[in-house]
Amino acid sequence: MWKGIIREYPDFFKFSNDNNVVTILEGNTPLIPAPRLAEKINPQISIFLKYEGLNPTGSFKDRGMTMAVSRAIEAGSKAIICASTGNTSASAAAYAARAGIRAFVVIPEGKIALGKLAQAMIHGAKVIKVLGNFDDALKVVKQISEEYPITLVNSLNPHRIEGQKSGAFEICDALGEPPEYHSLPVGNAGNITAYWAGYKAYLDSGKIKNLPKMIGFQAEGASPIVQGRVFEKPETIATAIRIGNPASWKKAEQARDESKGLIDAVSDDEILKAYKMVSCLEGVFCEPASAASIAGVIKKSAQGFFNGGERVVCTLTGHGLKDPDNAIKISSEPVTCEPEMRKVLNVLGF
Ligand code: AN7
Repeated sequence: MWKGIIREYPDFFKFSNDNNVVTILEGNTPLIPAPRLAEKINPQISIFLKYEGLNPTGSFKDRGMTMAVSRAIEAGSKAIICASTGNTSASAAAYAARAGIRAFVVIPEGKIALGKLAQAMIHGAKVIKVLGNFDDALKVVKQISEEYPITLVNSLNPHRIEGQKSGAFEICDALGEPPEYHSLPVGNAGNITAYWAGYKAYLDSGKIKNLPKMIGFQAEGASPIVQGRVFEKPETIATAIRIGNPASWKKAEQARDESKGLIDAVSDDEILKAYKMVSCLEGVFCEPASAASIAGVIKKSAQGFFNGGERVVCTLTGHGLKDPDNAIKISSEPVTCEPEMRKVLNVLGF
């Protein structure tokens, strides 16, 4: 039985007392080959989807949260706090519930997907909506965690990044080596930082012999790293990555430069197109922000970026069910009719 990332990778995640480990058996997510998507985007490359929506709370955040909350418990903490565009708060709420401690989550009012809000609430977190964006919320929770005995579990907490390295380990374990390219959506830039650190840790331990190029994609309306300036008013349909001043900005640039990769922007239209494509062609439902990784591969393919023969892993960071509103908005409305065969067949076009 899978034991969660901490116990599956004990060489990388060390705990002197196993009782402090807080896990909901996160990780072990599938690496799904996406041949129909590749055929459509670029038949010369192979695309794999690291489907992080299948983590316990439906996003990659669980990998970091198991580490951050376990370390908080180890240190005797009784409460955690985070700012969030939604997924971090869902994960923090669940892991705090599991650990029997309190969670306080601060979210931007009106700008978080419905499923994520539901998660934070049902797990019993104290949810505070601020009249500002994610960056404003992060400033407040940082201040609070500095002055009160409440552990910050945003990715400024280094244990979050530690745990998220496990995504890279699993990909190498599945493929037997790293892919040539690894594509990710970039928001606060913790995940691209963590994957790169994970690949490097696997290289240092002799488990792999080379490293992938990291390619990250921000939404155009929230693309501070691409534009080299803070976005005071970030805007994108992909609310998970609606972030104007990423906490791991410099580390993401390092990952980009060391790996000889890139960080580029994709438009909301490109994100939505990729979101629909992966759902319709592969049966894999991710949230809009996750599809930025695929939108980026589409954009780069069209520019002739790939030579052919490369394997490209796209991390699909969160489950599509988190954001039902966007799925419904871009799909065609179901037709209503009487429960009679002829009428139903008529609607079906027979
Ligand atoms: C689905 O939950 O920042 O670049 O507060 O939920 O590591 O920030 C979420 C980010 C990509 C970006 N995809 O990852 C939060 C939060 C999804 C996300 C990102 C997020 P980072």
